[in-house]
Amino acid sequence: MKLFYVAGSPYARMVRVALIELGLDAQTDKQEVTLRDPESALLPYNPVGRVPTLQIENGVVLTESLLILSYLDTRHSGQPLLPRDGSDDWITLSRLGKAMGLIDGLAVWNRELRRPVQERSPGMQALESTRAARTLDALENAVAGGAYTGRLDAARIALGAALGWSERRHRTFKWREGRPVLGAWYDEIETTPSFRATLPPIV
Ligand SMILES: N[C@@H](CCC(=O)N[C@@H](CS)C(=O)NCC(=O)O)C(=O)O
Repeated sequence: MKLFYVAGSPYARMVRVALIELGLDAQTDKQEVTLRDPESALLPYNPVGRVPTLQIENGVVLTESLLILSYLDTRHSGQPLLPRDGSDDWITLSRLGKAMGLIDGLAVWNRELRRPVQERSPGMQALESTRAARTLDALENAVAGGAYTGRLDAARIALGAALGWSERRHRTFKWREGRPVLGAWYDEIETTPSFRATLPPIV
């Protein structure tokens, strides 16, 4: 397998953490690529030009973080990251959805902030900051109630990636303020070796 990634991507971090957790990291080549670059080494593999992108043995190229996690679950015999048989674990999917929604919203907000000042939309920033705060408040309550604990499944990985990205790459947003439980949850997950090994660079 070969993973194309960038070090700052929360989506790619989910896959990088999963590879380590599932014992698949050593057998996976990795290439850091450029984004939004017509010369990017990624484009011959993925015309969409986004990471994570995973080329698997038979030359097939997988994109989209959750589809890649689903594939990785077929490559190990331990407990799955995602519920597989549909019998019980809708709670994991529900939690995963919220964490992915948080990442998506933060990514839109952050992209807005990277535009030249005169091109930024105040309305879009207000919408996304409100969405992020509302979602984080719900997550604060959920974690206080015992959610997102236990083994490192896809929901926990996604929430850790979301908070880590906010902490290190979207620093205008003081997400910890008023959310002590979530802050403590994040501090703990960042001590996990797979999270430590994939810390996004601070900007
Ligand atoms: N839904 C995708 C989102 C992936 C994504 O947006 N990745 C960003 C990096 S954080 C990217 O590659 N952006 C490049 C671009 O938008 O051109 C997933 O879950 O993998």
